[in-house]
Amino acid sequence: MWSWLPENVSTYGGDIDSIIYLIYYITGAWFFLTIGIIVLFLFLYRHREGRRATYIHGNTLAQMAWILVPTLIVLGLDLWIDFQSAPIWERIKVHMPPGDVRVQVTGKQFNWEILYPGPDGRFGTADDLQVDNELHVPVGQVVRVTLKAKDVIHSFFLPNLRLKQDALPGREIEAWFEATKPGVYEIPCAELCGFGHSGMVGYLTVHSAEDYEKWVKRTWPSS
Ligand SMILES: [Cu+2]
Repeated sequence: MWSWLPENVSTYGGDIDSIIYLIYYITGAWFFLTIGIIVLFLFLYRHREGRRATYIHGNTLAQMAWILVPTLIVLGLDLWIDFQSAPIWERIKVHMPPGDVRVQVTGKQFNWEILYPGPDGRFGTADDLQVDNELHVPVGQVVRVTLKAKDVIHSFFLPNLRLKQDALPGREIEAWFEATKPGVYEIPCAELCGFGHSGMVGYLTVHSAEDYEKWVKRTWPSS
């Protein structure tokens, strides 16, 4: 399908896109309807020779209908979006799958600090490794990310994985993704966090299983 969204390489990306499109079509239809009516009225009620404006005294019932009917339609459309998206958010945000790979990501002005637990899979041990802005993961495996922030609010954004989650000082927030295609993808910060915000970007490298093994060997040679 024709799309202006960034390439989707996430197992749940299609579901997120379906919500985006639903909202887009609803708001798009309202936009064209509203603009269409304005243009139509501009034409119908334009100035013409010999036609004078008339004064009306108002009609409470008609005025209420003009407000209430669109309000009810908008409410109905809102509920439609809610019912469509609730099961998707539940699957992604409420029931997170256990991770094959775990990392800790800490936002700070103006970098992403990536902490790997190392081959033992545990944080707080000697083989932990911390780097800035370089997240390496294997393709086809669930990656669990624990998000933290050191100074202000940042937002961990993986456009290609359809994941965007705020990172807050004093809190640990869980997120996850599973990449479907090897490649290098951007990790911008999506929350204005200071003068260096626009330059705050990391890179996610999704490796094939083989390349990931090699990267682990290279990074922890003694393991
Ligand atoms: Cu930031």
